[in-house]
Amino acid sequence: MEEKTYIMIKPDGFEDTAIVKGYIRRAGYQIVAQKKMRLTEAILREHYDFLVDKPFFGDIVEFMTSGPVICMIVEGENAVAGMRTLMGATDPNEAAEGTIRKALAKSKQRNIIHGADSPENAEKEIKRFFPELAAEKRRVYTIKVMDE
Ligand code: YYY
Ligand code: MG
Repeated sequence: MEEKTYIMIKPDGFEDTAIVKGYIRRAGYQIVAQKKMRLTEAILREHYDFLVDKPFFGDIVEFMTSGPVICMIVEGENAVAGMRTLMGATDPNEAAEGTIRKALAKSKQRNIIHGADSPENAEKEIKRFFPELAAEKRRVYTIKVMDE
């Protein structure tokens, strides 16, 4: 099924943005929207609401606000599950060969990339990080507010 997912390159992956995009495109997916932004603690409290009470939540906020992130809407056949497979396990030590995290991530927390884990969450996250597209009627939109 053709679907959209929400993908985000974390601050530790920013320098490798072109490499990460290469993985995504070579796997046959299309990046239909992308932008660079700085996250706030407020948006992280929504995005990682299931982690807010963990002792390491402060570290996550510090890390995720330490530099820019690249927000993307990625589209393709089974994009949600397919991108999760391409990303690899949360902990890069457990990630399979050929995955983005295996190749580029340093640790379980600094793991380069986020990808929505269900179609429902993909929709929520696209609305959260691309609220400006809410009124958009076209199926495919390419907004380009950053250099490749
Ligand atoms: O979906 P995914 O990113 O693979 O993992 P989640 O279990 O949703 O956790 C989100 C995010 O939180 C993870 O990418 C790193 C961080 N984190 C952590 O630093 N330490 C943990 N024990 C669990 C998660
Ligand atoms: Mg997750």
